[in-house]
Amino acid sequence: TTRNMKNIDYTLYLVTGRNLLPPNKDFFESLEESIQGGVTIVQLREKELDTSEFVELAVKSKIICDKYNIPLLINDRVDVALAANVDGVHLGQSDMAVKRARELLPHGSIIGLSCNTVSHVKDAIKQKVDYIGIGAVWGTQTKKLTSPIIGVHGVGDMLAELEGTGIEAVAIGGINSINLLRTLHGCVSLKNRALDGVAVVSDIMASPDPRCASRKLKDILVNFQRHHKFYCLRHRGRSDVVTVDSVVSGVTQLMNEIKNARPLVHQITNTVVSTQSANVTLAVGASPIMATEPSEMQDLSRVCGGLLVNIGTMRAENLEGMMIAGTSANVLKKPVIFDPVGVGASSFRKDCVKGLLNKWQASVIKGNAGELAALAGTTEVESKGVDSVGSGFKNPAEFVRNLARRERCVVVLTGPIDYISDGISTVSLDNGHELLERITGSGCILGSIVASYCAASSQADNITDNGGIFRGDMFTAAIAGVLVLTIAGELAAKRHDVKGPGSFLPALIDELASLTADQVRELSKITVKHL
Ligand code: 3NM
Ligand code: MG
Repeated sequence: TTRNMKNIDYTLYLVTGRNLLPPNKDFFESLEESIQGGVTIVQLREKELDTSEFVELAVKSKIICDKYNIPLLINDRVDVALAANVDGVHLGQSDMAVKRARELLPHGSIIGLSCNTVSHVKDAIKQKVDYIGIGAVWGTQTKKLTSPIIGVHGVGDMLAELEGTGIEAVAIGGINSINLLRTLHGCVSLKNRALDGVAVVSDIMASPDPRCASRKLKDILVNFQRHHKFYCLRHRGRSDVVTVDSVVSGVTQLMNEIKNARPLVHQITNTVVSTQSANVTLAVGASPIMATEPSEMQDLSRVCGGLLVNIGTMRAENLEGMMIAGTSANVLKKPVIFDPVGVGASSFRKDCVKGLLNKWQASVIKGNAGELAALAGTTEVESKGVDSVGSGFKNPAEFVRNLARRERCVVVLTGPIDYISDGISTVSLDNGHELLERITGSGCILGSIVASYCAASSQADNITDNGGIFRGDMFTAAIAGVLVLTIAGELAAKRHDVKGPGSFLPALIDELASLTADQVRELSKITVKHL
């Protein structure tokens, strides 16, 4: 029988590894249970077996797969695939050439190819494979890797090559139920081309209950496939049409919600601004927890409404805590606000930022022109220490829109005019006062305030879980943070008792605490851009 290749479902692709079975677990029992749990396609990967045993294993496995109408592929061995009359093969870069395998196998056989570079993908397209396996996306214990880990950003770049080809793609390497949602959200091209599925070995094979392990993965996959077009960039629960009125009404609603929700906001921030960050968090109606110890990160994730990560006085020893905190926040669908302070200043900071953004999904990234330019890898804006040099981007609105698309989150660009985009809508805000530039860490306290509103938004009563990686409306929350700080700054600067930066900071905290929705409505200077 030949299968219609267009109908292959790559959603949950099991690659076997019999050496990983738990003690006393029968291979065929494990295979059948994993299919019952939701595996949609199976590859037998046997590196040690003699040919006759491999053929026997394939024949027996095929009986089980046929029972559930699941395609069966063989890793590397075209002869075994032919002998067992299975549905196709999966080839590595040093296995038989695709063209030769195609000549030997029956018409309509599935041929997949392992790819770990963009040039492998280009080559796979020329060779007209049916699907590619992209790996390793994360670190894995299951296979000795011969090339570096790709990371989710790298997978996205490879998916971009496949646009318009009809070739399907799965990612492989270290994928499990903890990192799966992050993997799916991160592995997306700029044009929203997502994975067709994921290939998993140990998370299923090593489980004593492979049915349950597969079901857990499958639920996440199906939910993502249903929603990703809507929720990768836009985590909105309210009206999708952005106007000045809808922004103001969303912001003022959040200002109320934060006072009901009183979210705890976990902040891993720098030692310069720690106290004032905690104070502004309280002033806007949230509660701060300033903690950096890696072993308490998971516990804090559970009780907190959101996480702020600020690398201002980062040391290598802080990296582990930031990694764990962001990962647990992702798993629990709590917002992660990232402030890459001074990322352009040193290669240490650049490497930290790259590592963190590959590990977890941020919901909001906030920075000045120099920081965001460094993060995006453009030389349009220079930075000096933690400050930008020069006036910024030629077209800032377009820049933040594009960065939001690339990082798949809301991006806030601070400056004389602030720009905020979710990759679809972009607003610019023209509030603020020059005294905000004359105290240290006004950017950092903005991060704390944005994190507070993101936490409030994700805890609001009217939010339902939509299958995305965050709950709540991160775009409105980011705008709320910027508006509240800049308008409070204007009001503080006008006070008679404010004589300069020293008296400005306490006045700012007072204004943040007393700011009303009416003041925001009256004073906000918002422009909505349709790019
Ligand atoms: N191929 P696990 S990684 C078989 O990068 C395989 O091509 C990889 O196992 C590649 O899900 C890998 O247990 C092992 O991490 C994946
Ligand atoms: Mg091989």
